[in-house]
Amino acid sequence: MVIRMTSILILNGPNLNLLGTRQPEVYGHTTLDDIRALCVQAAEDLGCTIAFEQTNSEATLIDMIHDAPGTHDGIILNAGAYTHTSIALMDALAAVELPAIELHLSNIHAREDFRHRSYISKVALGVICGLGPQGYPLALRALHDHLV
Ligand code: CA2
Repeated sequence: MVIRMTSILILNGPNLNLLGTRQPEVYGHTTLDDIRALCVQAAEDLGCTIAFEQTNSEATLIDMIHDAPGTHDGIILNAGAYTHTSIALMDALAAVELPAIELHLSNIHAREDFRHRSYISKVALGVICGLGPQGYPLALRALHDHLV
């Protein structure tokens, strides 16, 4: 019998590819590649594998969620602005029945009213927001602990 390591899919949505290059007063100077490196290190410390992806497309996010079962054991999702609009993403997460952590760099509850509603929260195991890039390794640890 082949036993594989716990695997966690980390999905980043629209505009997060711009991190560190625009609006540093809101999102800081850390790039998405820096965050990827934080996640790789955290996964190594935990003894799990990760896939780290970014797309600006809602459809691609949904496809990646659909494809996760069988390869990944859980999902960390920073859906960007789709968090506040996408019933389709919420339905995809609910359909695959993998534990998911919703993640945001900023504290969405301290920002504009339209950021206070999250469709993802309704189907998430938990939510981490407002802790900047360090939220990613924290989410990995929390999801890994939930899974093992
Ligand atoms: O705080 C977060 O992580 C967000 O998911 C980021 C989204 C925002 O729409 C959510 O409400 C909260 C926006 C990501 C945009 O990232 C940029 C980075 C640099 C420059 C411009 C946008």
